[in-house]
Amino acid sequence: MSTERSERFFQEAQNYIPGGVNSPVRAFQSIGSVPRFIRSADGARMIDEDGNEYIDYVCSWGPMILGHNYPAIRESVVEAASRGLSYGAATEIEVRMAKLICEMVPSIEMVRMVNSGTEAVMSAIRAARGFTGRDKIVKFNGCYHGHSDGLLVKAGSGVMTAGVPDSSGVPAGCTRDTLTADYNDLDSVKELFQRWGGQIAAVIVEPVGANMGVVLPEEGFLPGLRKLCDEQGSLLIFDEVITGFRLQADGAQGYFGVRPDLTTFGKIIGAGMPVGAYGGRRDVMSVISPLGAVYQAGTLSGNPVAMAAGYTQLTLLKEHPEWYRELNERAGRLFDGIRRILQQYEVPAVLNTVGSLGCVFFTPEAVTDYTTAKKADTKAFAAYANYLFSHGLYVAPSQFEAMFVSMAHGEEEVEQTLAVIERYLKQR
Ligand code: HOZ
Repeated sequence: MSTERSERFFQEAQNYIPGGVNSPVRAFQSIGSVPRFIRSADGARMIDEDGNEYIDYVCSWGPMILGHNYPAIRESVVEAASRGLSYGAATEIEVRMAKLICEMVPSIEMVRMVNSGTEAVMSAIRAARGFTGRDKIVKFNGCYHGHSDGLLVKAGSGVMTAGVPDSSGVPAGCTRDTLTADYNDLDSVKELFQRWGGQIAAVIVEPVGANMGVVLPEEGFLPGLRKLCDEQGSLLIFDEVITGFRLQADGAQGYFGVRPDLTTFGKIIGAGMPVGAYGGRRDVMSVISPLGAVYQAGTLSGNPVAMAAGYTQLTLLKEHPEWYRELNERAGRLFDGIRRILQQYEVPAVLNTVGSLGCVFFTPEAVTDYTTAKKADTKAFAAYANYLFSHGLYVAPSQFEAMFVSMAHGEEEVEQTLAVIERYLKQR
């Protein structure tokens, strides 16, 4: 497989773009190979600039839940674009979109559109602070909530492979009010409440840790957070940038039966267009300007083209609840197959999965939090990922990311994927 054109683009890109990429993980640094420059995508497959075809398990980090280039979504974008790209003014479609989200996710009574998950989280935290009059927040080691200053503390995703635990360029004052606890460890949260009682505005959590690989909440963890927040008068924020509208129509909160006060969404609600949103209890959301005193704004927020794409995808998902069962069954067949192969060839690895999300960790130990995730052998992952890439599978180019399955991944894709993984693990 030639990667000559990707290599050439990457060389050139490094002259003009820091690290040659617009988001660190896609530099392929942590697997030590060349980023594939993608030319097009359709269904479950992507084609790179050298003409290589891949079955895609990144799915734009989640939003392509129906597969790439889904006709109804593409048509809605073309139709919306034919009426202008941006007005910086209110539109009908954003009202329909907000109503749809409120209908699909019962904990959300009001919702505000923004342009990315980072912005959604930053704004939700400001709302929580404005509402409670408290400054401190609790986040979990290994959870990633975007790249705003206050949240780049023991963060997951690219931060986990960047060689530094936190980002440079973030003034100490910006993270002074960020307290960190261990995922799946309620006692570590209780300790923070004991120490900082009455000062914690919110606890923010990825209900499934999906930026340190995939780490599932243990039984009692999410309900325990709910209970602690209620006892302490703090808000519970679910960051559903990855899990929202993916695990099921009402996201991880529906899947695990825990109702947060605020929820943040990202890319999935734009079906591939740049979008984010935060929403939740009416009384909390009422602090947002111009209704309340918490300021948050944006010209491209609720952009009509992005709204059209997102509205079409969410409507389809709402109208076809059976699709989630099909999606999870398909992903289940793939994950069962990988598990079987890992066992058969006695690979010291574990596979964490939930619904259509999964992650192979190259460690024999159960992965339940940041510490156990960090024990994974990243060199073994790099060798595995590079083999997959050179045999037509596009996976996240880092140990600490999720694998995403879409509705477009059929029997053929599952079989082809398992055959490649088996060939690799047999000969490694
Ligand atoms: N932060 C994203 C994964 N958790 C990666 C974004 C990208 O490279 O597009």
